[in-house]
Amino acid sequence: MILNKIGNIIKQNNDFAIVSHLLPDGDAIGSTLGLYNFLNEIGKEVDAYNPDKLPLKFDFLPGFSDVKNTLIDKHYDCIFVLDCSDKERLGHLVELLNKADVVVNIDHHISNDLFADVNYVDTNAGAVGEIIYNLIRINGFEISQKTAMCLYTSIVTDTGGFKYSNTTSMTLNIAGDLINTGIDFPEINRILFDTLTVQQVKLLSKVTSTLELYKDNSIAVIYVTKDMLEECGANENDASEMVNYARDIDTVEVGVFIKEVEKGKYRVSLRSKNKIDVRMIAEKFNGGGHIRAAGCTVFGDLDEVKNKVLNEILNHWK
Ligand SMILES: [Mn+2]
Repeated sequence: MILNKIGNIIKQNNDFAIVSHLLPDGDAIGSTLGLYNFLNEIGKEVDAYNPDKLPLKFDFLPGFSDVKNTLIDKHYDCIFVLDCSDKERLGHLVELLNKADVVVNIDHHISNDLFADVNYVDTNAGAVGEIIYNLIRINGFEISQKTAMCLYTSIVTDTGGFKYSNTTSMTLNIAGDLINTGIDFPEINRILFDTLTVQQVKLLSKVTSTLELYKDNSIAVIYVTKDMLEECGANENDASEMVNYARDIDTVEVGVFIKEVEKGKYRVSLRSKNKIDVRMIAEKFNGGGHIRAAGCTVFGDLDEVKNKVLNEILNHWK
């Protein structure tokens, strides 16, 4: 099968690079560093890249500070692209794709456009970390504690702490195996889910005060502007999970979080509970994601963006 083919690429080559997407989340970082630590441990040369600065909350992961943001002048035998549905997600690091003999695309997004030489897209995987786990084990290798910390982080974040519907028995079996390496998973969970900075708490109070409700309180919209971030001494990453406060309201089916990127340009995060496929809404604005979690970029002033997104949600209401 294809994971054996990728395993043979690993066994037969020496120089590797790994890259994941812009605005990296726990899966992007955890799967990148999981594969990075593994390849290092079996004696390969490997560079890990990301087109953006990594959120500091992940700095406990082994290899965190090794991740490069700019290309070094090197030709690789093989480049792994992880958790990216298309190559535009690589930002300025898209150049990497021309710097290797083989490009391997490993992902779990249904919208993946199979841009590489070797493509492995498993839409049943809750996180790319699950696929990296399978890649390592199917090819007869062991998983170290360092690698396990990274893969666990990938899986636990992309499944929302094993709470989302993308969690399968396979997810839990893999997580169990990772825990058996002896990693301090309660500490990892605390860092990932139960830790806020002072800036984040200040920002949270501002963001929740923007709450607007529509359609009998079943659609919740909150937003953050660049001015609000500045007033709290916060950065964009500090707002990354705030969409959940919109979704978590008991009467809400769709939670919307609008984040100002620059004047006239907004990043919109969408979350749903049971009925609405928010990926279809995001795709109307050339975005993407999953049924219950998706995102897109929408242009206009704040009110225009809000109205465009609201109208699209109402169009999809069943
Ligand atoms: Mn992912």
